Amino acid sequence: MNTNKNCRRLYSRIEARRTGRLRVSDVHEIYWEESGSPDGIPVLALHGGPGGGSSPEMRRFFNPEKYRIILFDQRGCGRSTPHSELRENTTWDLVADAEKLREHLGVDKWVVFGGSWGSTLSLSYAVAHRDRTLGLILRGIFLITKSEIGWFYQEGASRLFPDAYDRYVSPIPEDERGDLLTAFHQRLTGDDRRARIDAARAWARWEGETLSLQGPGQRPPRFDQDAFVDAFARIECHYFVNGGFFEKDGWLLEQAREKLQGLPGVIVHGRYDVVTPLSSAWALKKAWPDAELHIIPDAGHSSLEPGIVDKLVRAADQFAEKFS
Ligand code: STX
Repeated sequence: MNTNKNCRRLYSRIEARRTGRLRVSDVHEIYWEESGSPDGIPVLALHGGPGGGSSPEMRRFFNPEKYRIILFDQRGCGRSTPHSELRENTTWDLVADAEKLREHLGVDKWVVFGGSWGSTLSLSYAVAHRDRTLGLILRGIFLITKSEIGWFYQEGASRLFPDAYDRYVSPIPEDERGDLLTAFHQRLTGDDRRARIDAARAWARWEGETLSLQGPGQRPPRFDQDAFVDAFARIECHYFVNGGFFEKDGWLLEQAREKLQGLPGVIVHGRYDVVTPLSSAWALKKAWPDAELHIIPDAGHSSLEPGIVDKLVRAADQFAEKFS
């Protein structure tokens, strides 16, 4: 835990060694980058949101002498273009992009790592391409069920963060607050630019303020940048009104139960995660007993909570031994 001297820290700052762009459809081009050791164990690190974009900290869970670290910005966000684009932007487009990138980089199999929406996408990738997946390291499990969406965007988290919740709902008139997802979706995809940016700021700020046990004062700086919040809010809301583009509610858990038996995995989840409650990690562990579940007693959702960093770095080190 964070007071313990044996607590693992992030590896020191790692620079991207090689970057590039890949055209993945008539509409989209994605930014990708590679760091660490060219001969290392390949790891694909998938960012959250959807729509959050990659950040340099995501490289730092991995020993750069042992890993070939690969990141990309998912469709419509980060340095991928066009920015904030929702056309041809689904879970299965992103899974296909990961495959295109794997082939482009000449990778045979890789470890897949992701937190929050990154865990959803990692699981979606693994059930579709199990033969390309060495193992999964997941944090803040999110299965995009109606119940998880309802908890965070309608009622549940509202009980723990009533102060931040008031700011979240503020752009929506009272008579539309019975279905916040629909109310936000209309504004985020409508023609009124003012309404769109007001909705995007409020939507993103809600998530920024509830991420960490440190509380509402601690939201990361990019949650105050308009380009970031526009893509983040629009892409998240688009994926959530579409149920993650899964066949039915609960589909991903069912697939994990069917397809992931025998696959090595580590799940790290904060006990006081308010964005994606622990119950999904618990259900996943039951469906996929090969995965180790680590519940961090003093952590919220953020990947940078000290107890979460410690367990993720240990998991990455453990996988480096296992797969070298
Ligand atoms: N969205 C959860 C998620 O994946 C419901 C997420 N939340 N914040 C982030 O991702 C970033 C900090 C990566 C932007």
